[in-house]
Amino acid sequence: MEKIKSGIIGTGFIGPTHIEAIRRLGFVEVIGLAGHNKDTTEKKAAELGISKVYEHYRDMLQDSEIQVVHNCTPNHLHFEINKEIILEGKHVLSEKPLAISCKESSELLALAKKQNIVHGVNFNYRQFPIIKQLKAMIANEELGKVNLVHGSYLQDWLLFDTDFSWRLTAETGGKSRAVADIGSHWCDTVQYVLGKKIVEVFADLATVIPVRKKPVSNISTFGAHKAQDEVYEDITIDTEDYASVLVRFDDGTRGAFTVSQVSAGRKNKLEFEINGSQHSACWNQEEPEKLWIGHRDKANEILLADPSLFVPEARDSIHHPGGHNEGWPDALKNMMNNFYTYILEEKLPSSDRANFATFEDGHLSMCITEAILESHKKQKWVKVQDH
Ligand code: SOE
Repeated sequence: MEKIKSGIIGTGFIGPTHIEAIRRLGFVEVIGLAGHNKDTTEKKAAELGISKVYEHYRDMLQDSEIQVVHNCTPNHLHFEINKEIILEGKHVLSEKPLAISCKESSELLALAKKQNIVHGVNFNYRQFPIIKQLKAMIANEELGKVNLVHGSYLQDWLLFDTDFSWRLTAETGGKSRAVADIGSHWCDTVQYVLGKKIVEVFADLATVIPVRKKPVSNISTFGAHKAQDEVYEDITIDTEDYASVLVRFDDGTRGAFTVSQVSAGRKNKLEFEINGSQHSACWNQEEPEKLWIGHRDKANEILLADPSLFVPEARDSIHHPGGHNEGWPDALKNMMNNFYTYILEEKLPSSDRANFATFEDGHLSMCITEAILESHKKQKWVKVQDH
């Protein structure tokens, strides 16, 4: 069988993680890499064993061998590049946020549907096996009626004023940072698990570190290592480090979440707890193989991920026996597998039946982010609107 051929745009933290996940599938080949600087892209391509390096991403889009393009660029480039990929008739897997406004993401969604291409957004946390298990448990009403959902997504990689990244300024990262970057994952994962949509929000945002020191040298996401003699320039920060948001779902379920990138000790702690009328459940991404199940009338339980204990809907997402723990890179592999299987089977996704997040989910996420920004500004409840 001829392998599906793909190209990656972006050589930072996330592009190489896509490449590693794709390569584990066996039926897809990464043949090309494009980045903002030819020398660093060539170096990265050599390290990763990728044969073609393009002078410009548009050269990749013109390459008839490339069938699928992954957009792993900084946020401000997502809209333009996604649009060009779609217009070239290639399948697209975009990093989130899909664009930097709901108006733009709506245009991308309409275009992707018109061009009949497979479109995906990398909301990878819904691909953990235990998340699939919990989704099935909730659909089967094993927790009873869902009443409340609450949690957080906390990181510490931007804790110091000397931590810097392109994500920090609105110009390159978009108007929202913590909400768009990690709050979007919390909302996507929780909506997926519950099978409910967030329809209204009330938000409070804060920039804890209003002025940061930008190293004059190059820096990468999660790049904590700093030279002793590093030279800095002061930059005023126009995006949020922190947000707390009250949410209402379409069936009246209530919830709340906090996001922060300045919480010492928290590396990538996406956590949520669901309180049903009979039982509760809680999941923390940093210990992804465990699902806490809470009871009132008997001792609480920890379900350890194990295919032999899972419902059939969750079994496809787990690839090892219990105790052989699977984590972040494995969930990303599940994302790639589901996306590329659609391409292989020549299906077209609509978010009702796709087993991965599509541009529909990416657009909804943009609308939630915009409602959160508006709510913070107006200090009142705001409905999530499809602009
Ligand atoms: C940085 O906050 C980041 O890499 C996000 O951009 C990812 O989407 C998240 O999965 C981990 O943290």
